[in-house]
Amino acid sequence: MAEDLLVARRDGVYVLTLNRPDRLNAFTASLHQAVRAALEDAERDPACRAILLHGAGRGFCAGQDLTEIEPGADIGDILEHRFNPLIRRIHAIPKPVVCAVHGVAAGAGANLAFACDIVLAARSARFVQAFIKIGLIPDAGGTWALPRLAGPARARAMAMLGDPVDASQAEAWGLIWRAVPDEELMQEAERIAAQLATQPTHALGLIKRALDASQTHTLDQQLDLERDLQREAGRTPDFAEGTRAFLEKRPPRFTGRPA
Ligand code: T3D
Repeated sequence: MAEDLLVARRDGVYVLTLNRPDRLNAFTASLHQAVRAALEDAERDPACRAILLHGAGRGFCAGQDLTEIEPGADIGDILEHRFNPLIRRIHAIPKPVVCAVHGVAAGAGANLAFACDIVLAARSARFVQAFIKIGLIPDAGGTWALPRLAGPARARAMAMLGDPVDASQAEAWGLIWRAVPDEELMQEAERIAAQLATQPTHALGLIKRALDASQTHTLDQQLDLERDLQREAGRTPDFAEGTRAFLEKRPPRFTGRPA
């Protein structure tokens, strides 16, 4: 049987491919387990300096595999033990996560994409908050991310109508970084992941922390946090190398090491 998740490690990038194409890469318990293990490996492995997430087949991900839900199942439990840890881990992992979306990203599949750091989508891709069609509310961080990324009016309409939003619209609304021609999606996503894998990894992780914290901070709290995190970034060998390289008018050679 094919593995639910393919993991390739190349040039500092862990490429994670959701691999249940017959079910539009919908999440089962076993796919959750595989993604969790891969992200733990990626976090521990100092050679991993960026992660690229995408889907096999004709779409990115259709959210929860609905064939796995028993009648009367406690849906909150599935979130508590599977999707919530996944979304938290993607935010907390101190390495950049790039997501390449093609075809459809529906339900928790769309919100998984929106949790990633840099999201590219093929022009023909579409994002669907499909939950309302089956009597649910957006989860996997959707009610948190949508109003912050797209604004409250668009968040409400996406959540309540469940209509697809195409990639160009998603880009215009700030839901994703860029919509690209279909045939360029993977090449561009790989280029960005490879670029990130040569950058000051520790500082990239600190950027994630600072931007996430800003969601609830006052300006004063954020200025204090920036001071503390910048102090940490300033102690890294990458800061020393970056400064040296600038003064010597040569490209920097970052290692990504914290100290
Ligand atoms: O436990 C909990 O529910 C809590 C967690 C919730 C998180 C969630 O994600 S809830 C939302 C779950 N997702 C959905 O409701 C989306 C369901 N899928 C769709 O609405 C449509 O499939 C799409 C809009 C995503 C794509 O439509 P289309 O026409 O391009 O493809 P299709 O023909 O509907 O799907 C292709 C196959 O994938 C099909 O199987 P078949 O007929 O070829 O054997 C379809 O049944 C299967 N599939 C698609 N989505 C799911 C799925 N199978 C299981 N679970 C799915 N979510």
